[in-house]
Amino acid sequence: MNKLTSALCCVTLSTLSLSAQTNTLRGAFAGKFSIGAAVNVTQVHSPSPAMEKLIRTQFDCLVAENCMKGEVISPAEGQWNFRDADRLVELCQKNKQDCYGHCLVWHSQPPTWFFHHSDGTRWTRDEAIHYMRNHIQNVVGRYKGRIKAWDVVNEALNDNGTLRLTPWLEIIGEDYFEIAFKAAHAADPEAQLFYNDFSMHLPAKRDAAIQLVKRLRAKGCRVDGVGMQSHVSFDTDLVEYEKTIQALADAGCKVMITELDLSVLPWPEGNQGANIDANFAYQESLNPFKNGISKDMQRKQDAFYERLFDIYLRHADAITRVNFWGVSDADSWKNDWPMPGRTDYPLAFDRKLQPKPFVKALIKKAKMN
Ligand code: 9MR
Repeated sequence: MNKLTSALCCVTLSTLSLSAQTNTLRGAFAGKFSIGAAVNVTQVHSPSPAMEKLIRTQFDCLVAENCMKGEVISPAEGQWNFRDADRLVELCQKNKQDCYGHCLVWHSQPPTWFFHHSDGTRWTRDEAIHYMRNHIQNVVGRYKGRIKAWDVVNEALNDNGTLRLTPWLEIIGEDYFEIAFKAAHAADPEAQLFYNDFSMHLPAKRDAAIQLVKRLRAKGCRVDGVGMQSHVSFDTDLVEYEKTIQALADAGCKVMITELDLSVLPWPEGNQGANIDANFAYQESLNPFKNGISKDMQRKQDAFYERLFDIYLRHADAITRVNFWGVSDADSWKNDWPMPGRTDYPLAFDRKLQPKPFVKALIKKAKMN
């Protein structure tokens, strides 16, 4: 093969691979913001070949859906279980994907031994501070240099903007935020640090999160930004949602859309965001798509996702990551929450791992933008 033919071959091959890349979410949004997914333990250890390829080719970053949470990583005092988290971090390195850390301080799913002694009496403030710091040092320290950003404190605000009365707040007091952010920064000075919460379109919650970041920064904490979880529904007010992104950007915060999904199922009563305590008995009438999503509902979901991504593209300067909370509809927590046993369709890829119509529309939109 002469030089010219060989050069032409290279150009053709690289054009082909470029077009293959730009036909994926990660390729299409490259240069705008990262596109990620939360992965579960099966996907980390033994995905099907099709799932492995989907995760590797569509997303440029991953986050653990559960395996970096306290209850998994710290099953008993002095015992650590890093098996699944180690595997995820290795997987990201192998795939050249950024790995994100979720989450360090959360009132939900804490290690079972947290907050009290074996005789049932509560930890003292000093003990709570010690164990929180110890947890953060061990987890963040282990992955130093390999986690791009941590959700340091998760879901610590009520929807009305007041501080959630968690055991951390009760035992330590309001400075638990500062202690947590400072411990995370000491354990990995390069890692970005975020506050993360749901229903961030609510004005009171938005304002409270911004005030919280300002207070922490005034105390010398590194806080890079705020994660808007974005477990959205068709009734999420997207005008308020966009205002939150703008307000965070105005406050000098990076914004990550950390847990995006869009349920197509009806709420049994009053939408409760992502309040994990909501739990309703199964009702057949509230499981309308158990044999497949209707065309109308798919169109409705496509349109809503397109509106969301129009917002994200308008704010691409502030948004650093848009992360789906799961890979395919089959994996989503929404199938069992707030009502167990339903069939939901909240994510970008269907149960056969095929892209939903909106995925193709988003890729086109990103390329035109
Ligand atoms: O999707 C997660 C689900 O598998 C777990 O059972 C649950 C409790 O640990 O957490 C879910 O993820 C939550 C995330 O960690 C924080 N924001 C709300 C998410 C959905 O509940």
